[in-house]
Amino acid sequence: MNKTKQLRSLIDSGKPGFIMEAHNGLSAKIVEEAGFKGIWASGLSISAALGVRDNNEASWTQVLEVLEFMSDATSIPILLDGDTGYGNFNNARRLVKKLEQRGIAGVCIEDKQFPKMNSFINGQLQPLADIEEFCGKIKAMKDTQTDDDFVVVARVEAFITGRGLDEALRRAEAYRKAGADAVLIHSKRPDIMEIEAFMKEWAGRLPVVIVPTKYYLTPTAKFRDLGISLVIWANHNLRSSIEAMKQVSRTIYRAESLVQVEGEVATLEEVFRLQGAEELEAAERQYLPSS
Ligand code: SPV
Ligand code: MG
Repeated sequence: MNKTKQLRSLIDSGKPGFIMEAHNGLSAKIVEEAGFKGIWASGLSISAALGVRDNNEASWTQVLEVLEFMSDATSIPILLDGDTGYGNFNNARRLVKKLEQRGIAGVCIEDKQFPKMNSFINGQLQPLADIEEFCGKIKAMKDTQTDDDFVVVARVEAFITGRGLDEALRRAEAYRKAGADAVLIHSKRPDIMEIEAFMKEWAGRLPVVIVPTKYYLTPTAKFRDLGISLVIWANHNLRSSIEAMKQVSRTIYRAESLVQVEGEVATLEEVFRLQGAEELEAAERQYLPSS
């Protein structure tokens, strides 16, 4: 099955699918090896890994470069966190064209304004996109895709910006009518209350995607009961690598020696395996002249 069909079937399976954040080729490969059926190309994680803020400081073509490595390293679908689409409808539809060319299975765009800001930083103060303008963007993206299975997810930031259920529903319904394949309802509450209220009123009109970063204590069974289609574990490879890198750097700096860390880090053999060194050795035997 190609990657777009894989992502579609993950979303349409009737039970929650789970995708995991990655931010480069290596982390994407690790996500696939863990057993996940899809990858979240997180804007927060990609920007942080590049050493910049989640405010569109990395250009969209720089993100595309990262995605290309992620896609080449894996055989499971990637859903890109496409922020606000990097501009207006025209930028967003060009993004879709380029994503399809690189084998990316889908993109999520959020109803805020360019340059965006991470939802967990002063969410209350962030201006939302005009509904009509955002619907035009969704339409332009859907009209541009050449593969019917390419997925466009419309992300509703109404709760993040302190608006209520009515605004979230109004926006989600408008995005559904504009042609979105799924809606992502984001919440920064430490509980599932906003999501639960939304799910009851929404009543399955389109698949719903969630990002339980802040309500991580909610049992996963609850997502099932509410009829959630896709759950995104959004930033945990980035955050775990930050902790691991801090610890190892500090230890080596203090000790001026590698003795304490050698047993704690991946072996070089594991690095070579993840890079696919064996395949190159086999190819060399096949293609290089034997001396
Ligand atoms: C991301 O992973 O970049 C997301 C999810 O957009 S969040 O950080 O929760 O906004
Ligand atoms: Mg993001």
